[in-house]
Amino acid sequence: MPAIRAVCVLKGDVTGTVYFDQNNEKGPVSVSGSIEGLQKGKHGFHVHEFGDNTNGCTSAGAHFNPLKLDHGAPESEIRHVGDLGNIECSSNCGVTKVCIQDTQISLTGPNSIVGRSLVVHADPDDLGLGGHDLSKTTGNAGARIACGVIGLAKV
Ligand SMILES: [Cu+2]
Ligand SMILES: [Zn+2]
Repeated sequence: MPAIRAVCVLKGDVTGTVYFDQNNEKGPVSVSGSIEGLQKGKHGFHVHEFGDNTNGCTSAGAHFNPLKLDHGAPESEIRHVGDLGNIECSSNCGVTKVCIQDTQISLTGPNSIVGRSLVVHADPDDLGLGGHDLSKTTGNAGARIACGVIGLAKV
């Protein structure tokens, strides 16, 4: 399989562009880009099930979870495929760089994220460990402050 690339333009209270690159169908996906306007701190960052914006970010549905597991950290075996953890603005939040390597999302096959949504949240994702009612489903990451549909891009 040739290298494949997808892209998401995030719109909402923050804006950004995030690329997804995969060199072969079993390989990791590198997630890179930048987001403008985040508040200081950590923000949950997930692929949600649907590429549906008819009711804004709400219609993106739940976290992409084809294996029907609990919510978790990106490095955990027990996680949703869409669980990319947090992005963090530690200082100078004008532009936050995104640089993630992930082994569960894919751009082809059953774990493909193409046609789904990328969502940025207001609050930190507790990675399933917060002990809150929502920890095992959403990481209690709060409101959806931006989202966009992930589509195929020119390599
Ligand atoms: Cu989310
Ligand atoms: Zn999740």
